[in-house]
Amino acid sequence: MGSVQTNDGASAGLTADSTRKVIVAGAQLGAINVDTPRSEGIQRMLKLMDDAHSQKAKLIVYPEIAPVTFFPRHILEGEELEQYFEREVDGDPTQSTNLKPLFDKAREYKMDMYLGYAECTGDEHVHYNTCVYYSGQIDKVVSKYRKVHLPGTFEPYERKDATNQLEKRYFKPGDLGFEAFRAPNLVPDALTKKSGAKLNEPDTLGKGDPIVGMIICNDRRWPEAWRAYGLQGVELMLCGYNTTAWAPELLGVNSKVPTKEKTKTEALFHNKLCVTYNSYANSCFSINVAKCGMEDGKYPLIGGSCIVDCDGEVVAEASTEEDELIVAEIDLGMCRRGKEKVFAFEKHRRIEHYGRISEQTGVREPEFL
Ligand code: CDV
Repeated sequence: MGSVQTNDGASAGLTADSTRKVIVAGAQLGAINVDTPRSEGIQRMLKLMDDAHSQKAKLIVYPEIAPVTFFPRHILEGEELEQYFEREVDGDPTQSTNLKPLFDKAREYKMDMYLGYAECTGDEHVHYNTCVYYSGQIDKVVSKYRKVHLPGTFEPYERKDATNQLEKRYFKPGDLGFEAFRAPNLVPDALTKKSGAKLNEPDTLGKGDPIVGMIICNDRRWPEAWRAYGLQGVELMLCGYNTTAWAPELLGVNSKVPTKEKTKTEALFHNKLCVTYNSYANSCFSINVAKCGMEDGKYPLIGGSCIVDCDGEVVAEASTEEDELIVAEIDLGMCRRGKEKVFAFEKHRRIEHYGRISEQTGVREPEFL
């Protein structure tokens, strides 16, 4: 399997598997306005995919609801709203009219792809904030995820100039849970069923095809989501986002950073805090990708797209608020250290004390003295 032990690592009982290296890319998108044609957004995404291909990336990650403006800030109904949703053909997003060129090119390049879009189901016409993982090598949508943590409000704010976040109005909460999956052939020589190897044995852990998890934007702020994947051995988390840099009604105002400019710095800080800590605490890499810049001249979205390693360190980071590709070669074999030592869940977790986390939603303070 090409597993190597360094002298120091060997004495500490650590293994690193050099065959689990893969080049990955995050395709940050700059602003997409209300009047930007869908085809223009798709063309920009294809250009970033060309760039990723020329840099030998085997996986590309796009933002949340990638090809269109972040429409949940607007009050919309009827066709004005429906135009933003993608319709799958018999449940197959690869055939959806708008998205098809992306799947076609990923297939041509044999590149895997995380693609975020607003989904309208065919049968019951239900709306979700969705992403899929498409394997360009085997031409298959391997997994779909629907955003669980929908931020914002159902009703618009009363103040006319407030920035709305009407995700609770336009989407149903995701119904697919946090199901990890394996990305076929993303690394060479992975153990498969055919080998007869047993799952979850000390010598087969971390040796199959890479274990991937998907979340969308606000989900990244919830450690519960990461841990649900962590408990399935996730090695690579993928997250697209549209994060407003200034929305006082929605986010409140921090008295330490009351100006619009400084609020953006705070939003960037919180983004990085979430993805670095949770990558560390679940010993996984993460690829976190923004749609950013000033949409329609007045709605600022943060950039800060980054690839984070399993120690919580940023290994690639966007420097603009425009279309920009970030690329890194990551070694998923590095995940073993955290999973076998500090975050060896099977040795250290104390589930008898975690009941509240799944039984209770809101806060219940202790009795008054
Ligand atoms: N699209 C999002 O989910 N945005 C939220 C904002 C509203 C806080 C986020 O968590 O980035």
